[in-house]
Amino acid sequence: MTTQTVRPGEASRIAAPDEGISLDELRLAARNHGMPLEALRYDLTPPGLHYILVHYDIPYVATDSWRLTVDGRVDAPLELDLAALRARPRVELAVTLECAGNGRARLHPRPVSQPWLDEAVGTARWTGTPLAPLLAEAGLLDDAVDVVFTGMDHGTDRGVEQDYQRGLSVAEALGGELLLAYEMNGQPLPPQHGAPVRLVVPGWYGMASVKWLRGITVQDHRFTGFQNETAYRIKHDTDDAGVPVTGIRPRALMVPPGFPDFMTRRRIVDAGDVALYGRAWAGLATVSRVEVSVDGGRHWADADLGEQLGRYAWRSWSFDWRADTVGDVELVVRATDEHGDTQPVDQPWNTQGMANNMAQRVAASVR
Ligand SMILES: Nc1nc2c(c(=O)[nH]1)N[C@H]1C(S)=C(S)[C@@H](COP(=O)(O)O)O[C@H]1N2
Ligand SMILES: [Mo]
Repeated sequence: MTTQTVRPGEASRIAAPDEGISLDELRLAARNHGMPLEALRYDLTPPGLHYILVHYDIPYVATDSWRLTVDGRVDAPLELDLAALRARPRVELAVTLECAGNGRARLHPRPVSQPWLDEAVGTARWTGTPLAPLLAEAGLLDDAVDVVFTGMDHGTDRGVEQDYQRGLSVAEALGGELLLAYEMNGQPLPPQHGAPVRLVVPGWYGMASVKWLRGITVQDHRFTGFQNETAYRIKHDTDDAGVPVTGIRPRALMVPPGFPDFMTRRRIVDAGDVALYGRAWAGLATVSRVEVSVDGGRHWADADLGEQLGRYAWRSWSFDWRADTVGDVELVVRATDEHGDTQPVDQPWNTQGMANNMAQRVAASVR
C-alpha cells in the first residue's frame, strides 16, 4: 500500500477547444457505462442498468478467503470474514449514487477523464451492517483523526501507484448512516459493484463508497491519499488546492420523451399532450421543487413531485406538456433542494469537471 502526497495542483488535462473524445476516453466510457435514462422509470434501478465507475480493474475476489481488517488507532483490531459480517445487525437503505464526474463531457473546455454526459446515476437498496457500531467495537483511540477505507483494486493515476483508497474524518465515518453493504437489491453484490463487500456513504458522490473493501485503518493524522487530495476536489485552476467533493448537489433528469433517432438520439414527439417524467435527488437534502422549461430555459413551470424513496434516495416528478406547436424544441429540467440550492442552467466549470450539476437539456422535434 502506497500513500503518497501529490502536489495539489495536478489536475486532469484540459482538452483543446476543438479536441474530440479520444480512444482512451472511449475505452473508459465503454467500461464505465451509465444508466440509460429510460431506466429513470424504476424506483430501484434494475441490476445491470445502474451506472458503473471502476478506476482500475474489477478484482477477482474469492469470497471464502475474503477478510475485512479494522486496525490502526483502535483498542482491539478486528478481522472479519463474510459470515461474521453478515451475522452483525442488518439494515437496508435505498440510496441514490451519482458519480462526481457526471456531466463532465459537456464542459467547455473538457477535462479529459471518464466522459459522462448525464447518466452516471442509479438507485439501489443496499443491505449491510452499519459502520459506526463496528468502529465502536474496535474502540477508536482518543487521537483518531481519519478513517481510511482500502479497496482490493490497484493501479496508477497520473504517475501515482495506489490501491483505491478514500479517507473520511472520524465525524464523517460515525455520523451518516454509513453501511458495509453485501447485498444490492436483495442479491449478493455483483462483481462490478464491489463484491463481496463495499462501503456505502449515503448522500455523497460515489467516490466515497469504496468497493471491494478489504481494510479500514484508523489513523492519527489527516489522510492525504490521491483520491482525497488530488482527484476528487473542485479546483478552478491548477494552483488551486480546491475543496473536497462531498455531498451530491441537486439534480433532476427526465426520461427523454417520444422516440429517438438512432445516431443523434434526438427525440421525435407527436403533437398533443406529453407526460414528462423523471427523478430528482439532492444527496443529503430533500428536493423541494422541480421546474420544467419547454423553450430552452426562457420560461419555467413547476412539476408535480412524487414520494421520496428514502432519506438518501431520489423522488419522481411529472409534468404535463402540451406540445401543440410543430417544430424543434429544447426541454430543460432543474431541481431545487430544501435549502434553496438550484441547479445552474449555465455550466459551472472546474478543472476536473467535478460535482457539475448543470441542468439537463433534451432536444426534440414535435411532428
Ligand atoms: N475500490 C473502488 N471503489 C470505488 C471506485 C473504484 O474505482 N474502486 N470507484 C468509485 C466511484 S468514482 C464511484 S462513482 C462509485 C461507483 O459505484 P458503482 O460502480 O457501484 O455505481 O464507486 C466508487 N468506489
Ligand atoms: Mo465517480
